[in-house]
Amino acid sequence: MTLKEELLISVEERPEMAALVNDALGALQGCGSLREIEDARVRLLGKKGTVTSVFKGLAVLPPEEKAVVGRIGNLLRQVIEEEVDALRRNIEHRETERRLAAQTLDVTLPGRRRGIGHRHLLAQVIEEATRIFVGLGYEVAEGPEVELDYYNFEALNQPPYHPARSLNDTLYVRRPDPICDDPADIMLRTHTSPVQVRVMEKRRPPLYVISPGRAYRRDEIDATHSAVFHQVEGLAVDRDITLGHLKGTLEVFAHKLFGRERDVRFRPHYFPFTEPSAEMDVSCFKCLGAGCSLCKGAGWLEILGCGMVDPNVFGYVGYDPEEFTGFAFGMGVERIAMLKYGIDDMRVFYEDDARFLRQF
Ligand code: 2U9
Repeated sequence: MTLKEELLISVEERPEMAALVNDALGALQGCGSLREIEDARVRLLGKKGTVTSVFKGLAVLPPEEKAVVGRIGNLLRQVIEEEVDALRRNIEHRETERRLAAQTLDVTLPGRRRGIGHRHLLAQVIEEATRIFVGLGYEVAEGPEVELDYYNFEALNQPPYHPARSLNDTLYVRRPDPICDDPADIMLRTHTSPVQVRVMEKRRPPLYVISPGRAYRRDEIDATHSAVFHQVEGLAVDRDITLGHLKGTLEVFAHKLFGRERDVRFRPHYFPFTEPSAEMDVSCFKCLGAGCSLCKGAGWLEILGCGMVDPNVFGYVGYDPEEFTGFAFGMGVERIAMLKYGIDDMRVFYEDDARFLRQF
C-alpha cells in the first residue's frame, strides 16, 4: 500500500479531516512551476502551515483521538513531502527534455550551401591569357602601380614634352616642385609597361615576360572608359627575334583565346615604344567576318597592339640593340572580356552586382 492509500483509508476514521486532506493534495496538483510547488509546500508544511496546525490542534484532543489525528497528520506530511518531490522531479525532467530538444541536431537535414565566391570575369580573362603565355614559356612579372615618370614614360621612349604623355591622360600623385629642383614625378602607371622596363633593368636577355595588372588614366567614366582598367602586356627579348616571331606568337594566342576558327590580321599602327608597330584584329565573333553591329560592319575586331621594341628603349636599360631585338604587345582586359562575352558597358565590371558577375 502506498502512503497515499494509507492516508485516504485513515481519513475515513476522521471524516471531518477529509476536506483538509483533499485541499492539501489538490493545492499541490495545481502547481506548474518549481516556484508554485515551493509556495504550496510552505503553505502546507511551514510553521503556520496546514499540517502544522493539525499538530497544534492535538493538544486539546482526548488521548484516543490524538493518536488517530496524529497518525493522519504524519501521513499527510509524508504524502505531501512525497508529492512535492515527485512534482519537482517531473518539472525538472520536463525542463531537461525541453533543453535537450532545443539542442537537438537533426542529422537528416540537407546541408546548407555555403556562399562560395565567384571569380570575377576580368580575373578569369587575365588568368586565361596568363595561362596561354605561361604555356609558351613566359614568366609573370609584377611591379608598382604608383610609378615614377621615368619608368612609365621616359624609358619607354616618351621624353618630357612627348605628345603621347599628355597631362590630360595621366593621374599624377606628386608633380615636382621647380624651386626644389626635384626631378621625379610620381604618378599612377598608365600601362603595365614600366614593370617590363624594371625587369629589363635587372636582367639580361633572353627575356620572355608578361605583366598583367591594373593601369590608370584620367578618363571620364562611360561605357567604354574607366579610370582604372586592366592590361596584359608582354615582352620577348632575345637574339634574332623577328616580326615573324611576333606574328606567330600572337596568332597562337588569339587562336587559343578565341578559337581556332578565328582569322587574325595585323594593321600598321604607331606606338612610341615600338617600331614598327601594329594592331592585331580577329575576325568578328558574332558575324564571322560578314559585318555586324559588334564589329561596326568591318568584320574585324581590334584585340591588341604590338610591335618590335624600339632600339631607344633598349638604350635606357643598357641592352645593345645590335645584339638583341624584341617584340612587345599590350591588350586591354576589359575590352577583350566585352568582345568575347558581348558586354556593351564596361561599368558592369566595377559595380559588383553578383547577379551579373555569377553568369560567367
Ligand atoms: C616595353 C616595350 C614595349 C607594350 C605595348 C601596346 C603595344 C598596346 C595598348 C593596348 C590597349 C594599351 O590597354 S591598352 O589601351 N597597348 O597597344 N603595348 S606594344 O610595349 C612595350 C612594353 C614594354 C619595355
